Amino acid sequence: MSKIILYNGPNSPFGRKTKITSLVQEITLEEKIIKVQEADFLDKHNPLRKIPTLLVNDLTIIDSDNICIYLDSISKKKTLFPKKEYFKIISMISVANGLMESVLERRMEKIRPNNEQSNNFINKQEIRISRTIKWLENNWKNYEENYLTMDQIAIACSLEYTNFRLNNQWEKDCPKLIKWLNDFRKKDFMKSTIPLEVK
Ligand SMILES: N[C@@H](CCC(=O)N[C@@H](CS)C(=O)NCC(=O)O)C(=O)O
Repeated sequence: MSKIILYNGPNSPFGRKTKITSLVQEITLEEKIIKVQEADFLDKHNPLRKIPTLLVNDLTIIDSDNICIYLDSISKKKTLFPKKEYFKIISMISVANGLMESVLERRMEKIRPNNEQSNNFINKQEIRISRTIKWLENNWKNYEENYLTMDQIAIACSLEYTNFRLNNQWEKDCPKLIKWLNDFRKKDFMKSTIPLEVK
């Protein structure tokens, strides 16, 4: 029996995807919530020192997408990456990841001292964030309720992270996405993984 440890943070959207995958795919693991900036010990496993990072006995799996693929591959449940829609699904996951990255980058810039912040950089991220969400409203159509797929999880995590770190202004211009998200966020795996603010 493998011992699986998930190093995660209290509000990482990338980590949330992996935690949700473990819940949905019923993979037992030990989740350790860490302060990544202080986690020197992580460097020997992951030189990028990022969360999520997964340890499976002696194997380290780096990057949330690889972790989700791994957890899915060892599960007996239906795959979250069905073959028929595979490339559509992984491309939408990449869009969701990019949205998470922009929200995170903007946030990191905003918490720097005022005189070190770049308004240009912040504007660029904000434009990318609204363009991406509007694009999802117009182009993503996988509102399938009867077959859960990884793009749904990733998009839900990215939209909730936008609300957590920026605002929910997008909701008024994206009726289809918000209607879907309002249903999706009622699921237990969404309710049990809401990002937490830490002091
Ligand atoms: N591409 C990576 C991104 C992970 C990532 O950016 N994690 C952030 C937290 S949300 C992190 O660990 N940041 C630590 C740092 O940059 O010092 C993935 O999908 O796992």
